[in-house]
Amino acid sequence: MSERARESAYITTPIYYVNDRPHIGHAYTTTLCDVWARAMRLRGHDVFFLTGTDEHGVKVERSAAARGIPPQDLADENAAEFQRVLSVFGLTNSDFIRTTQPRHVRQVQALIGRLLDSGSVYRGTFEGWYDESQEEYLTEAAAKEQGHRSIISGKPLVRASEENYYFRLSAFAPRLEALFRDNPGFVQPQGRFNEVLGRLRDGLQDVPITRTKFSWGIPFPGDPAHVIYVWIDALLNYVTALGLGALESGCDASRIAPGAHPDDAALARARAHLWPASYHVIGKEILWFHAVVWPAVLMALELPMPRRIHAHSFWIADGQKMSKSLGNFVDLPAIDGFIAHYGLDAWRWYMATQGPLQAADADFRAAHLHEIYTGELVNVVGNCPSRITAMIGKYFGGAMPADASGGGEWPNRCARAVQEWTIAIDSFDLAGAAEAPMRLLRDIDAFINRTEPFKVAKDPARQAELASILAQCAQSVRVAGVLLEPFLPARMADLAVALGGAGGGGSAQVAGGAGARTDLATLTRYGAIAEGTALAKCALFPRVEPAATAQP
Ligand code: ME8
Repeated sequence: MSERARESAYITTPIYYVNDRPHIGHAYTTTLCDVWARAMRLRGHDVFFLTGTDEHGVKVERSAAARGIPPQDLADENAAEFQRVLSVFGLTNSDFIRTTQPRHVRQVQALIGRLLDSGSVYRGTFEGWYDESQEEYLTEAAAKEQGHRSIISGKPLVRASEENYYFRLSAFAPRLEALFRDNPGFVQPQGRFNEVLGRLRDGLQDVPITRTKFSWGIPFPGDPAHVIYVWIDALLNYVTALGLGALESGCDASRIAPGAHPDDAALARARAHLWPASYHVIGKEILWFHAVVWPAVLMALELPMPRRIHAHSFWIADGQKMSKSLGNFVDLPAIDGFIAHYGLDAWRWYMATQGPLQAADADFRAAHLHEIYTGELVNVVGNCPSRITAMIGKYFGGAMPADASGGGEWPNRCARAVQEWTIAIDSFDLAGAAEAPMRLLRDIDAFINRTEPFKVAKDPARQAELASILAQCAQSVRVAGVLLEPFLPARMADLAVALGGAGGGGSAQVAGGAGARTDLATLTRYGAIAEGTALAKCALFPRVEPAATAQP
């Protein structure tokens, strides 16, 4: 593996349907990816973080028709809304792909052409059980198990038949089984991995990848009566954003296909090295497409497999699924209200540490958000540095005191927190990664309570001891602050400034951008605050009343 490839990290969100406005689910997945992207930037990786919108298909066509506007207008309107959210939320995506962009359309047609040439796509007739709301054919067994109703919309499945182009999914069954056998971490969490493996063993049917019942899609190359199925179009975004559709094969950027558009070729030259993705982060409802259909398509295109797929669970409300029909989605105005009240960092913290990251759904409750804000951010992340900087202000005129002891147990404790954080980030355990610096802060608080610097201060003979205690606390708090930065970028930049630093470790740095590459070992080096540095008092998270809200 080249040096360049080793250092890059590529993370993706699903691309979101534009027939819906952004809500907590979209904000959630995108925030998770943002936290991870920031953490990997702190570790010095060249991070590429992709999100975007899924703009074709019958659902978008129908929503636009219901409003009496062309589908492209609806797509433009909602894609702009998704992009506005990214910037308001300070999310650091590297690109935003829209499936109606010419770069994507051209490359999807080229990639489908490659699948036709390789014999992985063929023309045939198919009859089966069709879920209209999901635009998905089900196997006989799955249709029966679901009582011939859609599990998503509850509507009856219909018997449908189509003359179509098919992707030869069945031919990839042995290779898919081998992929799962050889990569037990391919799908996370473990329960989801087992779920896919179980279904895989039930057998695979070929997948129709074109539609003729409507026209809002990418025309099939050479047969424009067919449009490409929205799911195939959408999955390919992960590689068209890197220009891979401009290549003859694989992801070797030196082999630009004759006839490739110059813009796509330029994309490939700049980004082809980023494949394979480090993580595709998705919700559990779209796992089959990502864990089975997508790897098979990649095999057919002779592209390497993504390293991991993380399928999180759902935010629910009052134990019930959030759905458009129930009108109980935490929507953007509600989220804006919480952010106005608690701050953006607090919202990120709640998403990343209390959300449905693993196998269980998570209930969204405003009262719980308030509890977490007060219990973790005010009482721990805010209070610990506030106590320390206030005492250094009071006893040392705000100048970082000297520590003649060499740091005692603290250099080791800090190193352990960094190590735990790193391991957790590698397995996308963001809650675990947040816990490592939180434990450090709680340990510092306990140390203050045990050593009682406010009492030591009263004894002029114990000044050196007082200096050591407070210096150890300040140095350790700084390290915790670095590890918390991907979660709480604005407040941790304030903390870094209060501790005499330049403000923030650079987790927002855009891939390929100018500026020094960060290095976690340097950033988290114990003892980086020099003796005599001017420290300022800091109040990071003010105590607030519970937010007035219509939410429970
Ligand atoms: O499925 N809790 O787009 P989509 C947590 N276009 N996350 C949720 C959620 C909830 N209640 N509801 C939605 C699509 N999400 C396709 C994807 S990818 C090639 C094509 C999040 O707009 C979660 O990430 O319906 C889920 O997978 C995604 O939004 C679905 O977004």
